[in-house]
Amino acid sequence: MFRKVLIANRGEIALRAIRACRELGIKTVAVYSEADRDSLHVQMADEAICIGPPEPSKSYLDIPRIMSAVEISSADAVYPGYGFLAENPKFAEIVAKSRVKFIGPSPSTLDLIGDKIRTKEIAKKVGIPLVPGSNGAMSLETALRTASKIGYPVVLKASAGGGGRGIRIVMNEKDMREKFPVAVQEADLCFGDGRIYLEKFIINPKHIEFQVLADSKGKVVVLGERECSIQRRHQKLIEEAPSLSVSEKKRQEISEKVGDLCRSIGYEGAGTVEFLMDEDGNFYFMEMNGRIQVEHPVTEMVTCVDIVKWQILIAAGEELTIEPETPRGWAVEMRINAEDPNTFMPSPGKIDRLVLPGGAWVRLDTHIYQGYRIPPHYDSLIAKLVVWGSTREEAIKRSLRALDEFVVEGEGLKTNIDFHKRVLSTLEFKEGRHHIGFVEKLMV
Ligand code: MV4
Repeated sequence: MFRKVLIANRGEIALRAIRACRELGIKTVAVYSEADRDSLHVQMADEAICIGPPEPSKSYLDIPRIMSAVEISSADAVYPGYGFLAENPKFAEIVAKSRVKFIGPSPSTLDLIGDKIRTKEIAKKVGIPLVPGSNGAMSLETALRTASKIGYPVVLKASAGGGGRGIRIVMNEKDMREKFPVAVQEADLCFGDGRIYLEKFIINPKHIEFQVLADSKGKVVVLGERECSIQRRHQKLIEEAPSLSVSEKKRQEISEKVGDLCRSIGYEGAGTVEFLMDEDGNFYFMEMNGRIQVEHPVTEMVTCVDIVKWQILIAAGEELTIEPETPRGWAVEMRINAEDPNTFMPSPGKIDRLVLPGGAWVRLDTHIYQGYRIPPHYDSLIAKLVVWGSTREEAIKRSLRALDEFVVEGEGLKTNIDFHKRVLSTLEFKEGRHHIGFVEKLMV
């Protein structure tokens, strides 16, 4: 087992990883920027090393600075969390070359799943349903031909994009002639890879993703799905597990194929396979993510599996001893952001008054405390409120109760707590009729 893990991240996920290490008897090293001096992860870790100024590019994204901290602390593993360097194949490779274990997929796997075209080809081979479209080196002529065959609207996506970056909707042939060259140029500029692909545009889909754990011996366990349709501009706001739209039969069918995909690429670690589900209940593969995700706790709550602990154990060479199970009850996660509820713009500041929700079946993953000053340099997530209920209805009622208890106040500081109360009170959400356009519709 590892002796000491360096956590190359901040905020709530750094705390999540420190806690998992502590339960496993592993020492922890925090790294922090000058803006995070007073952050909880610095206090909670066994050691802490300042790695630079507030700007992410000079601290949490700076590979040489992180590697110096690894060296100084003589950590034997690195936990990347989400965002920052989590899915950077170069970082994973540099860590490995330093004879330190990167807690995540191999550099070559990260490289592969970063290439959406290649990943879709493999997904197709194992029988995962894809959106009608075209892949590979595509010319304007091919794009026009494919689009007229499958029908507009279509989307153009950058092969090296993902998570909503590098996507364009194309309405007709004229639109295609205009947007195709711009999409190629932008993909080349933004990602250093001008390859793009085309898909039929799915109208009013739900975002449904499957959680996977895979060990180094080839055992793969699919932990069911999460639904993450409540989002705005690709920032998820509410996630739940399981999904109302997924039957046990469908869950088993997709889980099997997701398992096949992971086995066929020799996947190792925690991962997520993302789908869109159309209004007729058809699933379409989108992409695979090779990191722990913000919303992993809802899966933990309905499966009783400690996903972060297993990431560490798998990286240490342990074999999975869990089996897939039908999800038990229902879990909802609300991302509490320090942001203006109307404009969704970040609204950082000092927390003068804080009352945290609690009670049975309420989990709060957060790095904030009374007196904490939320730095303006990072994303605005300040807490994840995760609530379990024996039914979806109970989970929603308990979520509203917990939101009512939650007080975060400070000068100029705003949060989206009331936004969450509003969403959870709508009939559309209660009946599960929402899709990815829900928030935009709610805000007009
Ligand atoms: C789509 C789509 C409609 N049709 N692909 C955006 C994130 C990326 N992972 C996939 N995305 C989309 N791909 C086709 N063929 C609509 C989206 C999309 C979306 C997907 C999931 C959650 C939120 C979204 C918001 C806007 C667009």
